[in-house]
Amino acid sequence: MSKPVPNDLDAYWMGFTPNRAFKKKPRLFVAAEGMYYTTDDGRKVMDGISGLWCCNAGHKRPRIVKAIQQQVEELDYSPGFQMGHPKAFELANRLKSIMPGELDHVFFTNSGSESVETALKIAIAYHRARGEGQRTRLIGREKGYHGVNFGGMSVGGMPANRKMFGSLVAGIDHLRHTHGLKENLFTKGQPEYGAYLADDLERLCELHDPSTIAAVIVEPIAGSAGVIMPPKGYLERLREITKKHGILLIWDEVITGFGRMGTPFAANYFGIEPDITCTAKAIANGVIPMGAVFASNKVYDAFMQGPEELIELFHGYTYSANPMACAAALATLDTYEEDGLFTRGTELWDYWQDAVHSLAGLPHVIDVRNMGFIGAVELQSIPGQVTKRATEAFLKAYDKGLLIRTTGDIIAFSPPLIIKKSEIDFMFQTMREVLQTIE
Ligand code: PXG
Repeated sequence: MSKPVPNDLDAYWMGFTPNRAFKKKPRLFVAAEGMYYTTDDGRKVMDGISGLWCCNAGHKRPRIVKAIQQQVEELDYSPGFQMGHPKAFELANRLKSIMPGELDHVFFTNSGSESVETALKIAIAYHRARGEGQRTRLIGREKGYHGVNFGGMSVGGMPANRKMFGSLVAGIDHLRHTHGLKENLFTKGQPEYGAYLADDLERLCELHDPSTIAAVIVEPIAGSAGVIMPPKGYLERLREITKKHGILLIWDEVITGFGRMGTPFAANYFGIEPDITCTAKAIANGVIPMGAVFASNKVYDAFMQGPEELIELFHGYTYSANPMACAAALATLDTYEEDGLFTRGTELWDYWQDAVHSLAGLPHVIDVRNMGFIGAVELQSIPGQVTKRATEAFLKAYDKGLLIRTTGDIIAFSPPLIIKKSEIDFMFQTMREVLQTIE
């Protein structure tokens, strides 16, 4: 493959990237297949994070490539309002069949951020539709990440993502986070300690009165904030309290959905049923933007009460259920099924867990944690220079042929679910070498 030489890197304003540093020393991918990217200078780089937690089946999967090629020849676009196309309904049914419980209705979006906005709007409108229009307050959680649009940013709890953007959306409060409890350090799987933090919701109910609260949104496992696992009993307690007070529970499964937990969704893994679930990313293997919000029958039915000829929900996107995205998602689900990727993780879990925890004891490592096909290592930050150590690790790993992801001084691993033992060995041998040389 010839090396593309962009004549000027300046025009593209990159997201979540230090633009000037990047453009002085750019890192460009020009191809990808299976577990590997190819760089513009012909090097192979192992994908240790499934793109950005989205390419769960690995790259350039033949079924998905073919499905998109065929779809673009057949029906390139179809309006999503007042019109439909067969694959949109087929996909909604396929998704419904793998989502546990009664989340039987699917609203299509184009990203995780849009899924979150959609879920929050549905939650508020749901209460209004059933005559409880005073329930408008939304509750998120400190260190939560729910995308970058106004609603998601406001229920989210990552200070750097919020502080530049004014007063955000009004009427939102936050539960305390569950990160860094010293009782839980170096935990394998779900930590023992911290279920009591869910009682924070009772505190907020006392403060605001439950009759004003529409919904609580949490990630079952927080990804972007640095991989924070829910303490045992925590999610169960949140479900209990939300039920007791008539508050909707929204789960943001944008990274935990589609096999990351060795189950189709985290809802299967934890055996808990939220009222609304947000998904995106791996729904179409990251190949084409797509997201889906699942609503329970109770939520959907509340909207289906008025005159049949009137629009029930004034919400939707030009590209909701875009034919290419639907074709990609259907082929992605086929690929997951054919390769057994929703359960394959569990075969390798012990191996994966041991590999992640082999990083304990290396310089600056203050915590190591894992669940499902997710791992994280947390480094002691240099005072006043948070992110420096993890960024150094990221750059050194990249030079050694491994793509990882960092947030603050936490390094996350979330490889494609097709990873082999030998590739796990490479990932963590590389990380051991890298962490031994971090200043
Ligand atoms: N919710 C959750 C839980 C997410 O993790 C979003 C919403 C937003 O999705 P979109 O598709 O709008 O980006 C996300 C996105 C990382 C990382 O490395 C995580 C995300 C995005 C980019 C990087 O942790 N999550």
